[in-house]
Amino acid sequence: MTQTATPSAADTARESAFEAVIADGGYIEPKDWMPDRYRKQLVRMMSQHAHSEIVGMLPEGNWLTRAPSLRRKMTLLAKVQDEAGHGLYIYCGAETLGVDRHELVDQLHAGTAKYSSIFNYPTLSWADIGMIGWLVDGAAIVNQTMLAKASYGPYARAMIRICKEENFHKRQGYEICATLAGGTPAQRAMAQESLNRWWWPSLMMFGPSDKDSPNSAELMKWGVKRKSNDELRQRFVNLTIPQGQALGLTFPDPDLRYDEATDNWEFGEIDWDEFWSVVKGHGPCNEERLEARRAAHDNGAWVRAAAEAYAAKQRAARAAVAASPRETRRRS
Ligand code: BYC
Repeated sequence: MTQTATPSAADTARESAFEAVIADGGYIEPKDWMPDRYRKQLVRMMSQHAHSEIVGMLPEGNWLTRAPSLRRKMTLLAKVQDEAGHGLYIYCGAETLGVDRHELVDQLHAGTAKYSSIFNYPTLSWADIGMIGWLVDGAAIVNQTMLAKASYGPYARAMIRICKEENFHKRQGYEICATLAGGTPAQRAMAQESLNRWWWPSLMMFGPSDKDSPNSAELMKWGVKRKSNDELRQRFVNLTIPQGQALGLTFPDPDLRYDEATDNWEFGEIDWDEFWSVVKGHGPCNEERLEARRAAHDNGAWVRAAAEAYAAKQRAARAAVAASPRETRRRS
């Protein structure tokens, strides 16, 4: 005979306390009780997000040695370093949920973890660096401004800091695009060609449409996501079209039109077959990106070994001081 466990009064009380915090728009903190499914959803989303920041360094890193001036090189270097920092904050945030970041990184290297589809496209021209800043960081800001109000405290706080840096990233990207769009005919053509390639993948960053998004309902119920994938995508389109028009560039979408009734820019159908193909590992650069991450990890083994040896030496020195008689400690 099977028995169904009846929740105890204590279980019910802590679940009610959790629900009350969510209903109140408050924050769940690492030591608070949370449903197992809430924890799992956050680990899934935060690990995907952290990996995106780390893999996201690769397409731009590709242009560090070819930036057209010292100023551009310094700015790009700072941006790529910022992305590494974002990845580290979010891995730290995920660790507050009881996972080990090494486990998450192993999943990335094994190809079983997800990261944003956008980083599986190649950076073929300098204009692509401008487009990444303007469109990719621009899309990330729209998404992350919402996540800065997520119900899990460590994730929300990481987003506040990250968004400040992303704003700078977007401006540097837009400035590159403005320079090229206002430059020679060849520079202008380079910017247009780049926009043609990056526009649709940028819209895909927001994930599948709401009807095909299996995680949204649960994430929204728990206040992790405060807006749906389609709502955010629309917001991004509405913000971005006037910015592109100010540059005199054309969006590669014949169905784009402003609807006065809704105050929205309506856009054409996204190629969802392309999206799922990239998500499943068959995009133009998926293999190359994972290979680069695995190589970086292997090549960094000596750094991890050195850091571990240094930490062990420090621990031994501290233990020796703690074990020594008081008198010796005072004199040393
Ligand atoms: N790419 O139920 P859904 C940056 C997956 S980096 C790949 O809607 P959810 C930057 C999704 O994971 C910051 N996979 O999921 C860095 C799920 O699969 P699993 C990038 C995607 O979680 C360097 C399945 O599809 N931002 O800014 O409710 C240089 C069903 O989707 C994608 C983030 O990472 C995708 N685009 O919503 C420059 C944002 N979309 O996990 C810039 C953090 C969906 O069930 N993440 N999938 O196997 C999120 O906000 C949400 O997870 C998403 C998806 C909106 C992406």
